[in-house]
Amino acid sequence: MSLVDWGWNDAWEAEAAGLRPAEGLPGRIVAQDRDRWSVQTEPGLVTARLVSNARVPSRPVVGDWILVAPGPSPADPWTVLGVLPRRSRLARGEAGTGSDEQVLAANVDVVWVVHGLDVPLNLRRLERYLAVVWESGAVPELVLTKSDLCEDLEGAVAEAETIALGVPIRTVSSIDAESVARLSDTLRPQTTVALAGPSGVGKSTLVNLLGSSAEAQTAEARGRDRKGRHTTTRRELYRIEGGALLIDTPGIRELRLWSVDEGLDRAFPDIEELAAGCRFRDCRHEAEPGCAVTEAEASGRIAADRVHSYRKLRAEAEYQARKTDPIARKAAVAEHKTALKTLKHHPKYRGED
Ligand SMILES: Nc1nc2c(ncn2[C@@H]2O[C@H](COP(=O)(O)OP(=O)(O)OP(=O)(O)O)[C@@H](O)[C@H]2O)c(=O)[nH]1
Ligand SMILES: [Mg+2]
Ligand SMILES: [Zn+2]
Repeated sequence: MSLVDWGWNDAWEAEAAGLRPAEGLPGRIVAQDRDRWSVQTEPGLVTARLVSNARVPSRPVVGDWILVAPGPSPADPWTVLGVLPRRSRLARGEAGTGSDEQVLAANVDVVWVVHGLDVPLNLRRLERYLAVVWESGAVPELVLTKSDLCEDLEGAVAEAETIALGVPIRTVSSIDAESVARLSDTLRPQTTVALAGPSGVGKSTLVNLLGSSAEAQTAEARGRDRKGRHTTTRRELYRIEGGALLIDTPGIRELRLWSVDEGLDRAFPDIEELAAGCRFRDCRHEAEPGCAVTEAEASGRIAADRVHSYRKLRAEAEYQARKTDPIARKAAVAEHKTALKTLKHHPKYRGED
């Protein structure tokens, strides 16, 4: 099997050539267990570690392209020599009291924001996910699962449309093969899709239904008592029939927006558009005179909940930014800018602008 099957291409080749030390073998991280990384290389799957003096800018994560070399003795794990600059990075504010950023996955082209239709849509949570994904440099798509458990599918999709502006919406059921085939048709060979959403929405079920190279664990595989509560415990990259790559992730309980750049505006294009009519160019849409957003809110042209959600996400990201160590932050932001620049050249994204 060639590395191309894992997403390798000429652009990565060029990046690797420009990176020292060049003696390493390129490989892609497919899984991580504490301080051991499973790396897909041309000759096969190897286990690698970071040595203490490694000059890597950031801790590698699933999806990263890295350079590795065999350990000093054949029994040793391989050594990570370098991490290629990331094209995109799905990141969140660290859970709990942490003020740092946690990168969940790298070099992701598309993120499926997964929500189950067995419960009412949580629009505020979806807005949060969309902002985080846009901020990552990847392109979001909404995947509504368990459509077999939904009585008013059209109504649910219409509701989702009110917040998923310019974002494709797909519906799927694990017991409807046709719906799975439709979803499968949207996948492209060698592109990387990460699945994100709360526990139990059916992320791993989808990975398996779409024909993954290895079985992802789902709730049933562990017995009924688990009820789909945090069945998946690590992020893992799978090859899918047809050549796409899927990153399954554990259910996310808390997804904090870590930085606020273009992500928020992309997730709220309606507010962005209204903002053009504000008197002040740096209007924060709070209590400023001549604010077109506040006016639209008062007249009911835009849902107050939505404006509230926007303000809340912005405040949260700004708070996170103030708490973060400025030096670490500067480095992360620099890396992040590259990701956003890549987004502008994304074939999918280009067509939509
Ligand atoms: N009725 C119905 N059940 C589904 C569907 N998709 C998944 N399920 C069930 O939902 C439960 C949870 O599915 P998982 O795939 O393990 O969910 P997950 O999102 O991977 O959960 P975590 O790994 O905990 O994050 C399982 O019992 C699945 O059989 C669907 O489309 N319809
Ligand atoms: Mg799972
Ligand atoms: Zn305003």
